[in-house]
Amino acid sequence: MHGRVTTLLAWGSLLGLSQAACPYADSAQLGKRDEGEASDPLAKYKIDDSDGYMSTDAGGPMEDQASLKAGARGSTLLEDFIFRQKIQHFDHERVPERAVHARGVGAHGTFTSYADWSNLTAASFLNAPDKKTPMFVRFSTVAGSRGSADLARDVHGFATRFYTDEGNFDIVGNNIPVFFIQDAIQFPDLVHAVKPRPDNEIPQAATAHDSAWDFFSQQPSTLHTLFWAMAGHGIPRSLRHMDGFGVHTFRLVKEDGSSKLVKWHWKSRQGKASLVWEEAQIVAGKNADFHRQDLWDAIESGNGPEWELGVQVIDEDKVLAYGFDLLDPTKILPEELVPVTKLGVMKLDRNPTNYFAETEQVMFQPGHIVRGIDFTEDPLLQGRIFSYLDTQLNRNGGPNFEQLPINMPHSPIHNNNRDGAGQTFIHKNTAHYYPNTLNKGFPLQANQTVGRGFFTAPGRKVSGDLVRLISPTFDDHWSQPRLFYNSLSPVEQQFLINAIRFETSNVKSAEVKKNVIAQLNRVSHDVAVRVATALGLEAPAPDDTFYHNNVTAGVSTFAPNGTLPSIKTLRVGILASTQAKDSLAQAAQLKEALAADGLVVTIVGETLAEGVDQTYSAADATGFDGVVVAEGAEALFGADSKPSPLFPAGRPGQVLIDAYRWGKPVGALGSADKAFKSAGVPVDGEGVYGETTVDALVKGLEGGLARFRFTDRFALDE
Ligand code: HDE
Repeated sequence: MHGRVTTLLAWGSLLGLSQAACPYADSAQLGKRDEGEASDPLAKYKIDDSDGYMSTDAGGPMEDQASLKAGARGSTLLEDFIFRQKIQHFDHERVPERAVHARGVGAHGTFTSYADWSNLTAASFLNAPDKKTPMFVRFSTVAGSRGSADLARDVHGFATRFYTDEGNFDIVGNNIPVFFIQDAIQFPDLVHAVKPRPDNEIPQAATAHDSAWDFFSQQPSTLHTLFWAMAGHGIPRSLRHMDGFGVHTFRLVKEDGSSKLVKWHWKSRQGKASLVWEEAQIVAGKNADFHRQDLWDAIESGNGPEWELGVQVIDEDKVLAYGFDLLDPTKILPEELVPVTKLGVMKLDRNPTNYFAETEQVMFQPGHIVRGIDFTEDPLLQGRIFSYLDTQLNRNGGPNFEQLPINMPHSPIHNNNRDGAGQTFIHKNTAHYYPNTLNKGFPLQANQTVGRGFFTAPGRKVSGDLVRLISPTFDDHWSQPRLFYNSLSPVEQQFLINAIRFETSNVKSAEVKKNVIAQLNRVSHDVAVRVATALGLEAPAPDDTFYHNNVTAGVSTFAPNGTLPSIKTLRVGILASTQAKDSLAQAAQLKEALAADGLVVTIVGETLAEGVDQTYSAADATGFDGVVVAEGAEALFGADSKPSPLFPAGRPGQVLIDAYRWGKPVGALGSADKAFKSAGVPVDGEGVYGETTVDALVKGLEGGLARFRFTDRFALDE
């Protein structure tokens, strides 16, 4: 090794590099390594190209901007190892995208335990107050491919990894607490039905097509998840404004082996908020990266999001006590029956350095569990334990993906697994089997009593005849979608119905549409009638076996009159004019006042003159949670305002009216309130603030932003 450094140093001096500038001067490593923060366990893997010469993968300095040719005009020579290596590496840059959840975004963070929870679990990351555990999280949509849009209506993945001091623990959850099916063997059917048609690959990232609704209506276990996805949960305002759920029932196991059943919850400290469908559709076209940009920006600006980790704890003998089977992943356990105990908080505070190395290569598995946690017999969970490892072998082409930096546990690894493609460990132990005497029996077996090993809850008992069926205790598919529907506000019910209308109006098959109405009718006659009317169909008579009037709290994303816990990082657009005197000065004043309260403010003008952040040609209401008009800009709104070649006709008024129609707070300062009239915004409406001072406008608008959406602006069915 010493010899290699000397040779490289000699190269450095030949090339005229000073010893300090030579990348190899202080290390025999491949490139200059990033010093990184001491707290960043990935720092030692990071390559910093801020100085040094280009080298081949084999480490020799070289130039790579022209291929080696026989004469200036070609041909290129086979001998050109520099060309071959560069092109070959490029040819192999992609790995298969995830079969589902292909589009995602990741971030690093930390989990802090609130207490010593050894009364519940032997898991070490929960065994002391203030104990900190590094985390990596990946959010995703399910159906779309890696290049699809963030705002497709979909269930969202919420995959979390704890790098605990006793191994990696993953909760690979979703933002919806239930799932479509009850047995993993049906997963390929679900995914085939939901993904684009096999003949023309249409539609991308959407369920608005025949096969999806054919499956939904033939497989009523899907109805509950479908209802959540058709409501606001399918189109969250941001990834920060959604909760996460483990979905299955798991077990927490104490040191003594006693266990309880648990449901995992991640409760957003930002609150829950959703877009409305029309704006989601526009965003999907205009800004495919809406969610990933939002998360990135929030973290970069020091406003990293937080979620509290909670559990509903249930005695083992209560598995069938609540009127359904806790092993059935299509059911929620209402918090009125079992409240959530908050165990700690996760904060995301660091963006990845390299998307591929971290977000694309992170491999979550429900099978990554640690001492103190155990599975249940939920047949969906059982199948997932197999599937993730299997698909990751396919994605990575070999069994050593756990050695990739983002997957490496932060605890020591000792076992007798060896070799395989991409092996990076250099094992010294030549007795790589157990039992052995040649290595004094090491590595030793760890279990419940020695070595703090993982152990299966000793109280678990399973027995039974071999049967290929789904348990009759999983049979009721209609009561809980109804519970969900009953618990929404009237406007949210309307949104859900409108979403089903939109999706099923794209369905061509009359039979599928009829089957959908029949299933909806088992949940609610009201829903069936309202969807059927829009489709020009008749709903059948009420099918009331599962009808009830129960409700549960906490399922809304547009709580009427509810407020968000914080308005920080919400976005405000100030519509100004570069041509009107003082308009930009007033806009700047407003911006300063709003930004001081943590809002992200954009001043919009005709051109990117000084003080303007965005032009009207680029701006639209989907980019803002609230819109304000500064004096002077009203001249751009009126019926007699002149068309401008700088932006599409009518755009300033469109921003204002769209913001209003989508329920957002809107404001105007002084004479700018004329803009309300020109754009057709009712001046006296709730959430409409025409004020004469900056202070009053800021106060009004911020109150409106906390309400988030004024839902009385949306039309309801008669
Ligand atoms: Fe997944 N799922 N899934 N899933 N899932 C995958 O694993 C699978 C299910 C979830 O950000 C795949 O590594 C089966 C429920 C998330 O990397 C694959 C079944 C829940 C992610 C797979 C389910 C999820 C995945 C594709 C039915 C919520 C993205 C790539 C039994 C509790 C993780 C991969 C990330 C990814 C299989 C159902 C969540 C194919 C067979 C229920 C968040 O293995």
